[in-house]
Amino acid sequence: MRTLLGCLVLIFFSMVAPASSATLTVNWSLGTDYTPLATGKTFAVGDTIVFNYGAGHTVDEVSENGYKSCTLGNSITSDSSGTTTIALTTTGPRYFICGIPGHCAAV
Ligand SMILES: [Cu+2]
Repeated sequence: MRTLLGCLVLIFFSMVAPASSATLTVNWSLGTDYTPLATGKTFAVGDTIVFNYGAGHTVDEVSENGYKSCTLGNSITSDSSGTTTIALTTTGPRYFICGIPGHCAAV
């Protein structure tokens, strides 16, 4: 029996500058601790987040409730291309989880 960290992450960002164009690359995989990303990072409108991952994962944007409960199937968007680019066009929290059954819940 192994203990796995699921691949899910909370992205919260607030606009602190009029505009930015930073790109943050995220290694999206089981066993990654996303706490620093979720709690210690400030994003600005205009920034871009790029999720990189291998086969067998997806990046799903979900609601806050979907994130908290790891609910699959109600995703706002879903991508499994291996490179998911998220443009931050508005302020406010964004929630992303992996849509593969068991990955989000594996936390
Ligand atoms: Cu996954």
